[in-house]
Amino acid sequence: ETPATAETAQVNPTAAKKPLSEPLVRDIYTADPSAHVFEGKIYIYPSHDIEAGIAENDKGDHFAMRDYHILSMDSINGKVTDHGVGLDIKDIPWAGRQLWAPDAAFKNGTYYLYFPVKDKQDVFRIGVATSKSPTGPFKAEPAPIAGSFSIDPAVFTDSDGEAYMYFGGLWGGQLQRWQGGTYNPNAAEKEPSTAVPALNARMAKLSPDMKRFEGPVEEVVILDENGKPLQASDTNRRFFEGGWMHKYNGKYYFSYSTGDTHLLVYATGSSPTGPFTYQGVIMQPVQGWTTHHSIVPIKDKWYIFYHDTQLSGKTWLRNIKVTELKRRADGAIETITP
Ligand code: FUB
Repeated sequence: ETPATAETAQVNPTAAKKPLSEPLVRDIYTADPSAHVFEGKIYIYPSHDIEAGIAENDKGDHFAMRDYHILSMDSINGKVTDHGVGLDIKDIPWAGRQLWAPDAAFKNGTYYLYFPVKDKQDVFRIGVATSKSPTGPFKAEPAPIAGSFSIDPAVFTDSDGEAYMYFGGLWGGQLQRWQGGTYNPNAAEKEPSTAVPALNARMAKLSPDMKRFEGPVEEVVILDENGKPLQASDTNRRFFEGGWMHKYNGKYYFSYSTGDTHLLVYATGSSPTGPFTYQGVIMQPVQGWTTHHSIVPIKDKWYIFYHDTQLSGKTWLRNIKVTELKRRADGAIETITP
């Protein structure tokens, strides 16, 4: 797919070459990279991991991040520039704790940074902040996006200019507390493990000003090869967190992490709203518990930005990486063994 928006890549191919699959940044810990090409340059919006001294648990309390650093590169294996803090938790009026995986979008001269953070009642919501520069500083709206919940926003702008947010994450991401559409603080900490339909990611169309949901929050339905919804017990294939959408040859590719089975997988459909049919594994497990990615076209190739724990060996102190994403002639994605 040739991207038809400001993400069209005109990236400088002459900058110094650096091997792929090496940590992109070594002086801070980074994770959950959402990469975009804005006006010819690669920008990466990652989480900024820190050592908060909090014990590891299934709710992810040890991921206690407090700001975002925005990174840029002129070419895929060129120098990475750290533009410093683009948004700090202290400047988000409604935030409590844990700034998790962000994403960004560009429309009509404004850059939008979407971020999940727990509010002061310890409920994950998704916020939006704006800037005239892709590197910030970003100014957060005074309240979270109405109707938003859970984590891991990923914003996809279709060729017709309509933008959609995909979001959600199980366990510490609290998606299992939102069944029936309202928050249940007493819900089980994990999703059901029996042969019932899996809990789905969510999506909503964004308003023209990119700051609100326009229309209802819907489920991102993923079907198996027989057209049946994936089961909650199908932990190698069901959605867990870290959704991402891209379009290739007119087809919509929804990719995500399977969480406790540590895979990046994908499903395809003929509409941005789904349903999607499960296709296969994009990336085998990386070092570390979490796996999280973005997929982006740069010049005439596609790349996957991801993370592992090469630098620290600790699951909450991650480092982002990039490698090429290859497809077969029919559009199927080749599995990467990191
Ligand atoms: O970085 C915190 C959380 O870990 C993210 O929101 C998840 O996707 C996982 O990578």
